[in-house]
Amino acid sequence: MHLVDPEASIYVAGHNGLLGRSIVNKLRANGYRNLLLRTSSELDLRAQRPVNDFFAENQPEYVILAAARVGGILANDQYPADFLGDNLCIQNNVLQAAKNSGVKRLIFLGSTCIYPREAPQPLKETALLTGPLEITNRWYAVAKIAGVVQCQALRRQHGCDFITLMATNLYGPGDNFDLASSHVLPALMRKFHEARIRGENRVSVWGSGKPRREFLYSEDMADACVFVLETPEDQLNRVAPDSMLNVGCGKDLSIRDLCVLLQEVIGTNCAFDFDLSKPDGTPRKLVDVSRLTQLGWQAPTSLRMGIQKTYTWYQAHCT
Ligand code: GFB
Repeated sequence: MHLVDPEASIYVAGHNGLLGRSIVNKLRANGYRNLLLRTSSELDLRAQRPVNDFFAENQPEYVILAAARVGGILANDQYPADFLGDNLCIQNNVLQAAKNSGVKRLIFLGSTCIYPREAPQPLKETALLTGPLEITNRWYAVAKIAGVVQCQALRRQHGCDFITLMATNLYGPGDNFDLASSHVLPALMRKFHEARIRGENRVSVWGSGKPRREFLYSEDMADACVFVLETPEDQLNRVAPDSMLNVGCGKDLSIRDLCVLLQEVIGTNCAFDFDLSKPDGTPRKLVDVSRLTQLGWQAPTSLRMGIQKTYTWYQAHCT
């Protein structure tokens, strides 16, 4: 059995990110009082020595590793070395330090882009390393695959209770709305909002609009992280012998349909057209969520509701 004491020290790496913030809120709501939090200027996770010192001094009992360099399709293309190198360093440093200091359980945040581009949909965890990756995010994907496999190796060789969650495309309050580096949902939310405010009659949508994406509200993802943190080890081992769990809402839609939904929530009928000079990326990446469903977790927030909440936040904070 695996029960988490409310007094246990829990280190949330990346607590200022989209997901990290929601994880902290969820942990606090569940009564955890002893959270360890460090900003990136207080602790640079890319450097091994300070990470080792931090673990030696603070001895966290649990770790949620949500720190990563992330970004949308163009940012991945422009900064491949950072997406590969920073993520490899962050993961390796934290995973080694967690193993050395005897962390009881660690949750590593993977991504659904680790799966091969042409893998059968919905994507099962067992599709890992069965084929070539999508080119636009191979750098990030290779780093995340290394993290997943490192968790498996540490479990196998040292008995570490390290679990990896493969998150589908996340969005939510506090997202990155910068048009050059963001993911599609916040980017298009901003574009449609600004078109409405400025009275413009056209929004430019990258690619063909045909790729399909699955979106998960960041607070739901945080809920899944804490759910897994609290799930007994024998139950996890039964459904996830490779200690991998996909997290998604189980439904996807095309980028074109996402535009229509955003128009409805934002309250604009501004037209949109497709910029075919921009990449489409992977055609589809719907995940099979049956492992988490078996354990008793499902995403509670509909896409429309999540977009409404995010738009409310965006209007209050970014306009
Ligand atoms: O969210 P996104 O940037 O990344 O793009 P991925 C998803 C789809 O939306 C692509 C299209 O087909 C984009 O061309 N799109 C349309 C736009 N308009 C826009 C726009 O204004 N901005 C953006 N950003 N996209 C990412 C990976 O892939 O998914 C990451 O690059 C990570 O590494 C993340 O895995 C979850 O879904 O294609």
